[in-house]
Amino acid sequence: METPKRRSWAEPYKIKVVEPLKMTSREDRKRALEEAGYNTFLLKSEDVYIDLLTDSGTSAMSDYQWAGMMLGDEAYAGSRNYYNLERAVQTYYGYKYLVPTHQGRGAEHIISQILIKPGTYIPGNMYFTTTRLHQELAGGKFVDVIIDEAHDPAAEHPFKGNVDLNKLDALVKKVGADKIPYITVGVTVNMAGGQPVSMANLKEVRAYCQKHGIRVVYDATRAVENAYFIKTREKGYADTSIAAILKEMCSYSDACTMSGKKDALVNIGGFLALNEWDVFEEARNMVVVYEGLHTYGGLAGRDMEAMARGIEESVQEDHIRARIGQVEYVGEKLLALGVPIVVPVGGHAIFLDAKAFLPHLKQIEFPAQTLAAELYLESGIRSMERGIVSAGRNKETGDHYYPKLELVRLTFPRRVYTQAHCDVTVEAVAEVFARRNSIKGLKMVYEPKYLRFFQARFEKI
Ligand code: P61
Repeated sequence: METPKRRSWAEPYKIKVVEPLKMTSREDRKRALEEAGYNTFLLKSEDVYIDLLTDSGTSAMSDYQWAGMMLGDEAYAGSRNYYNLERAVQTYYGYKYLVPTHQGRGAEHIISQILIKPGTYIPGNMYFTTTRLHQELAGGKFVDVIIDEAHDPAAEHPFKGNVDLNKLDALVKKVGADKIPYITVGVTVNMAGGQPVSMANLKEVRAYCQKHGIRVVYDATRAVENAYFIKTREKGYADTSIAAILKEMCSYSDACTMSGKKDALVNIGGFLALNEWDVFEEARNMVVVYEGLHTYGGLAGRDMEAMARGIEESVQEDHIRARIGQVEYVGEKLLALGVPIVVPVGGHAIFLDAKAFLPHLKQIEFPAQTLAAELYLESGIRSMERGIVSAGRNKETGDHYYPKLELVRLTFPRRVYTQAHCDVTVEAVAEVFARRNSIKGLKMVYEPKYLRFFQARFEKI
């Protein structure tokens, strides 16, 4: 029987195992927040009611995946599960060669070290924290070539993740194509608000790069979500399957890095996938040094099996429709209340526009960090700062980067929370919104050297 066509995104699964949540009082949360230095990364998970910190490694696995865990072949070399994963990556992403890694940044490390030489430039459609850091550690310089609309929370563009070919061309003219080992294309773009890239843009980027001998490397972490937006927003794809769209997208690239902790529905895992034999050979050699043997890359056999099965589930139409439908549901409710959020609503999260939410705070008073702390205090909901703290400092000048986007991310794990949790989230944001004028900012009192947002500490001004 065919699935009935409904407007509702209702969950295409039912709940078999539950994990109790702890309810906390405002007093408890005030204490926890102070102990955590107003940094939601430093909260204990047991003090959190609804955890919207991240969708990374926090999704619920299916019974099919858990059953696969029992079939883990924990041989040191040549595990059966490695071959299952290889087959899944070849089938759904279409790349020839697979190097498993413990998570996404393991793959970023390897590809950066292989392809980037000191003094080279790596264009990308907006930075991602770990990706840019690995590029810099390898001696490269990241250059943002995303379209301008991506930096404007209110700009309505169906594919705000698109690469601006003029910006890319300007870089090529300035430094020369031989100084650009590859372009990173994030599908979707996390820091822009989970915004997708159109198929037309991916094709253009491919054609341009082919002409100039520049490799195209995707950050495929949420490529399935990107495929959903192509299906629903781009002309000509409404009747194409998510699986076919994903494969077509990947056909316009040479390689991808992947954090399996997102689209692929696992708690841990990632990979590098490539088409070039020489680069693969080197990657397979490097993975042995940093991650583990090339047939496990830091993962247990059972982890690889769960990821292989997760990939298979990730492209199912009902799954991806409900996944993004849930995020859209929250977005529509917040928009109806007049809460400033990044539009259009992206794939994995709602991003509150903290500059518009708390216009009386200067960016150096950390509006997004402040708002994330207030939301936790109000409701026990944990979110993530994506603004000046995340952006870090310019390596050369030592100054803060002042990103245009100063956002708080409410990130939805896949298959975890119910519609009632979504409603509570909307109510909590509305309550903070109602008292926004009385909210004071923060000052940073401890700043780590790398990826400071994870461990920085703050105090109330
Ligand atoms: C996240 F605060 N994302 O969104 P790994 N590429 C992309 C990602 O979204 C990503 C990675 C590569 C996380 C976890 C996280 O600044 C942060 O498997 C588009 O986490 O190594 C991860 O994949 C890296 C949170 C990462 C952060 C870095 O929540």
